[in-house]
Amino acid sequence: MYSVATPILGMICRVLAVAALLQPGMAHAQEIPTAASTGADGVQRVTIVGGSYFFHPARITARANRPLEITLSIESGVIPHRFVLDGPDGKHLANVPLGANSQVIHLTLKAGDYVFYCPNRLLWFKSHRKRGMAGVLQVQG
Ligand SMILES: [Cu+2]
Repeated sequence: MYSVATPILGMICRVLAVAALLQPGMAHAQEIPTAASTGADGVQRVTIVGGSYFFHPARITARANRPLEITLSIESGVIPHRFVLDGPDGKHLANVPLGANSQVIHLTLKAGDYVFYCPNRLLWFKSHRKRGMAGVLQVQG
């Protein structure tokens, strides 16, 4: 009895674990953060790719009070996406459409957590943000 049930339980656990990983909106909570890389010019740089329905990386760390250059690009597809970055106070610091050409945003940020997301939605469907197209930029002092 025990020898039969254990492998089945193990399999169910693995299936549940995979389902949890695929759960939209939860992915960025578990992702290992990507640190913006600092160039010889002192500018921190990171590239974020958007697609349906994700941003990658979805967790980014950067240093406070130093220039940060975010390059935005998009995976090919017909669904329009945007990149919105909110400050810790909820104000929009960036709000740009993601297009075929990559875009570059320059910011110098104070310490705090900055959320980014795609606010787009189609009719009554859930917003792309709720479908998992969101992430966090953690700026550390
Ligand atoms: Cu979108």
